[in-house]
Amino acid sequence: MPSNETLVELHRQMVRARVFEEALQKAYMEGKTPAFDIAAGPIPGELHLAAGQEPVAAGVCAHLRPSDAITATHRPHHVALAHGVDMKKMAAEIFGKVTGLGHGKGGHMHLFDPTVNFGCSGIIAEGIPTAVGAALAMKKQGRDDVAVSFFGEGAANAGPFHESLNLAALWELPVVFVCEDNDWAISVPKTAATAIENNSDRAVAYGIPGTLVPENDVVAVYEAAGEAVARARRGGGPSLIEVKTDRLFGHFEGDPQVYRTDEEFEAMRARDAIRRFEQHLAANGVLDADGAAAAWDAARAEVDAALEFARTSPYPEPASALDGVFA
Ligand SMILES: Cc1ncc(C[n+]2csc(CCOP(=O)(O)OP(=O)(O)O)c2C)c(N)n1
Repeated sequence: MPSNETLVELHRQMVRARVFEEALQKAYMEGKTPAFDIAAGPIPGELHLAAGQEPVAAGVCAHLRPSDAITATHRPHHVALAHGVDMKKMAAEIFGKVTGLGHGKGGHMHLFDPTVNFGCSGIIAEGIPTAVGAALAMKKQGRDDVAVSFFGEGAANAGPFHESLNLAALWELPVVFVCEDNDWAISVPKTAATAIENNSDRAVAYGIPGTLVPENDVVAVYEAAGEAVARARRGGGPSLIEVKTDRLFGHFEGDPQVYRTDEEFEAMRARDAIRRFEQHLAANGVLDADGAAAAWDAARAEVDAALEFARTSPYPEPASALDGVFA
C-alpha cells in the first residue's frame, strides 16, 4: 500500500493532467466553429485527450526517475506530466510556439523531452520497439534504469507489439509494457478487433509476466507497476500490464462519437477515477474535501500560467523551418 504522502501525490498528478486537458479542450475549439475548421484557432491540427486515463500515468510514473525512458502515444499528455515534462514548454509545443519542447515543430503528438527521456509518436505502436531499443541500451551500459512503453489496446493488435515482446523477453530487457485499454481504437471497439479479452494474457506467449488491472484505480496500477518496475530494475526482464481504463472524451476533439451510447457516457462519468479516489482518500483520512479542493486550485493556477506562457510566446521564424530537419 502506498504511503499517505504517495497517495496525495498520485491525486495531485491526476488532477494536474485533468485540469491541463480541460483547458486545452476549451482553447482548442477557439475559432474552429460553427463549421468545424481543424486548421483554425490557437491549436491547429488534431488533439487527442486522455481524460479518464490519468490513473495509468500517475500509478506507473510514480515509480520512475528522469533517467528512465518513456515512450507514449498520440494521447500523451497525462504520461508526460506524470513523468515530469515541463508543463509550460509542453503547452507551448501544443500551441506551435518557438518556446515549446520541439520549438513548435512537433505539436501535441510529438512531444520530446530529453531531460526526462520522454518521447511519443502519432504512429500507432511506434513507441513499443523504441522502448525495447532504449532498454537494450540500458542493459548494455549496465544501468539499472528501465524503459516503459504506454500504448492503447488497438496497438496491441499490431505487429510491433508482438515483435517487441518477443525480443524483450529473449534478451531479458528492463522494459515494462503498459497497455491502456480504453475499449476504443477510434470508433472500433476492442471486441471487433481481437478475440483476446485481456491483453495481459498475451504475455504468456512470450514467457513474461502479464498483469491485469481490471479497474481504473490508481492504487491498483501503482501496485502492479511497482512490481514490474522493480523486476526490470533488478535484471528480471520485461513484463506486460493491461489496465481497463476510460476515455472520457472523443478519439479526437471534434469527434461526434456517434458510436457511443448515452448509457456509456453516464456510466463513465459516474465512475470517474479521480472523484472515486477522492472519496477513498477522504474515507481513509488521507485528504479531506479542503485538501482536495486545494489540489484543484493549485492545478488551475499552474495550468493558467502554462497556457498564458504558450499564448504569449512567439511562433518560430519562417527562416528556421528547415532547422533540425534531417536531409
Ligand atoms: C500505423 C498507424 N496506423 C493507423 C493510424 C491511425 N490511428 C490513429 S489512432 C488509431 C487508434 C489507436 O487506438 P489505440 O491504440 O487503442 O489507442 P487510443 O486511441 O485508444 O488511445 C489509429 C488506427 C496511425 N496513427 N498509425
